[in-house]
Amino acid sequence: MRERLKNFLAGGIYAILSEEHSAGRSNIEVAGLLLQAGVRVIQYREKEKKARAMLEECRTLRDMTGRANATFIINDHVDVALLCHADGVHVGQEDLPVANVRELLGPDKIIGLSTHGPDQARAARASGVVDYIGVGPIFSTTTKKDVCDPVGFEYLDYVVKNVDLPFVAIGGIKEHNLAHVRERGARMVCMVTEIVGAEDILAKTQTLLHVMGY
Ligand code: TZP
Ligand code: MG
Repeated sequence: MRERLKNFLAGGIYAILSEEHSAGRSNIEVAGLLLQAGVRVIQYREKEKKARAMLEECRTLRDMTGRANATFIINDHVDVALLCHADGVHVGQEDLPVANVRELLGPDKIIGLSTHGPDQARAARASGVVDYIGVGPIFSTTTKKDVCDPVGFEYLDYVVKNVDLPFVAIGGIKEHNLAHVRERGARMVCMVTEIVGAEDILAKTQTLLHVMGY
């Protein structure tokens, strides 16, 4: 059993670290505040950093998340994930195929896959190797550079009704629209800028968890 998948099933906030959006604060500082607020799933997503710097940072983040029994996922970098003993890897449709990611990671790590429509969700389920899917972008966002058009609630509704996999809603989710996303059936919601860009990260995260009913 991929033990830390339990944190997905429990619901809550899936926070993504991104230093360029963190208003001068380090990923380590941000992660400390997130864990203090009660976040139990954290993804490391850095697009420009060198591998060596990523590994060093991820080793610290792994220690911190491990002590909090929080799930630690690395975006894209299977090698870094293995070396820092992360709980899993998140990939997109144009990254390494999930079957190959599973080959590299072995049976005990979590694999997440971004999906943008019903066909991709069905393929993720049929692959037999994906543990959860990302569903989005629900709303428009500029945080991700090569992002596709928003999928809106239509695709979220499809997943809620038809897809037998844990999922996280993502893309442009903020305090003001979070309750709608939650009411539509998303138990796990992923946010970047609303959290890491907040002036008071601890207070903002606590508010967001409260809005979600956690
Ligand atoms: N994948 C789909 S949208 C997105 C990613 C990584 C970025 C979401 O960022 P934000 O700031 O929560 O809109
Ligand atoms: Mg990717």
